[in-house]
Amino acid sequence: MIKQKGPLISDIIITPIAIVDPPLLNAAGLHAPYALRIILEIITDDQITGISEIPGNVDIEQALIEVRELLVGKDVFQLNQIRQVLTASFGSESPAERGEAPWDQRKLVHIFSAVEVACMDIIGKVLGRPIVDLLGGKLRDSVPFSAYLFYKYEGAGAEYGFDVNPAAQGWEAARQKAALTPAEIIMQAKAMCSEFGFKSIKLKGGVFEPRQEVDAILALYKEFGPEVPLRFDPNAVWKLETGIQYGKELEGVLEYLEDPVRGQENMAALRKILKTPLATNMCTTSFDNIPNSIKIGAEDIILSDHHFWGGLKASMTLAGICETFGRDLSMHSNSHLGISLAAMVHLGAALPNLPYALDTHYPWQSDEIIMGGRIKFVDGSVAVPTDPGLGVELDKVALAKLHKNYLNCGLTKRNDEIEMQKVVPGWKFQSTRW
Ligand code: GKR
Ligand code: MG
Repeated sequence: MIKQKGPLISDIIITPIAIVDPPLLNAAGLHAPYALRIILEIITDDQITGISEIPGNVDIEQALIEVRELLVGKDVFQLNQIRQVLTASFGSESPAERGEAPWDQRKLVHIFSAVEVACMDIIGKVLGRPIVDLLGGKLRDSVPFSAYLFYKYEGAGAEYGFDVNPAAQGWEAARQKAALTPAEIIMQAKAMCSEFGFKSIKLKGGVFEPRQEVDAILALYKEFGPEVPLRFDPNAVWKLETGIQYGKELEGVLEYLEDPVRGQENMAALRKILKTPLATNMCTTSFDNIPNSIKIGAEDIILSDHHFWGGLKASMTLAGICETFGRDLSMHSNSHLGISLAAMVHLGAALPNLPYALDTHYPWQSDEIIMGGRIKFVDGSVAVPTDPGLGVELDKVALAKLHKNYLNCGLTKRNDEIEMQKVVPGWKFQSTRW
């Protein structure tokens, strides 16, 4: 006899954590010594636990406390109904609420994602199937990721040196080293690729004036040759004329250019001039942005992110839209641990087309909260979990330690500008800089 109802949600545990993060530089400033994440545990009346991980932010944490009141007693299979309940309570969210920073600051998309992934973890456990099967089934056994290089100051996070190990070798040593010049970026790339086996490389830009960053890309191209695809992401701080000048110089060098300029109109104007494909996680970032993106031709590649697009199923919907309207789909990342990585891998395995290796910040992290420790990359790829649900389980001891970090570190939301001002007094984020 097939059970028609339940399991029902009996409790939701929300745990903010702080994970060690190196002093990485970006257009909005500097990473704090800790990156914040929230771990959600949904527990059912028959004691099945589903987990998820989203970026940490005290406002989202508060909203999740309200979510707990709304969802206790709900059937975990009724994800459509759960979504309606959440929308009715929190209202809709405009794309502008994303903000101008490189990362998304909306509340509702994060809540949808946290709740959906944890419920799907439970559904998978009930059915004895991995999440990828709930997304329509896997099209590949492993999912490729790209090296993600950053300009950085010296140190590996936690007060810029706490976990620096002078005896470290290989990637562990490179993770601690400063990287500001093209030569240091090449060293970082070699160490990361040799440790993880990545076969493509992304450089986070928007930190220094364009000439310096473009020279680093040209140096990477010279070092690795055309067989290693390169991407470059100035996080939309270039003016249109800068995008034209340096975009033309980089023709034939890049696999794609990510958010060189700000807004769909500027991206569309640049796209008419350049042959290099343009990618975005900054101008087409929600379903409301799609009609105009298609109308004016804002980009070639949309970088999905299940934390920012409202979950895994929403990301599959995005994949369908991309297929219909001639966009490629790839994946964006922020600092994260293994629960997010597992969800990204399930999604990556289910996407109908995967022309590009996905982004991940994972190599920059050293903490982990899943049983068995850090997830292994083989030849730059992660094997798709085959156990029911997400296929990873929460390590409660690690969770308690990382929650203690959160309580002790005093951070409550990401603010890279404030961190940068500690190093460069008076530094200000400018949404368009060069
Ligand atoms: O972690 O510094 C960072 C990145 O700049 C991140 O915040 C961006 O959201 O990786 C991201 C991107 O591709 O824009
Ligand atoms: Mg980006």
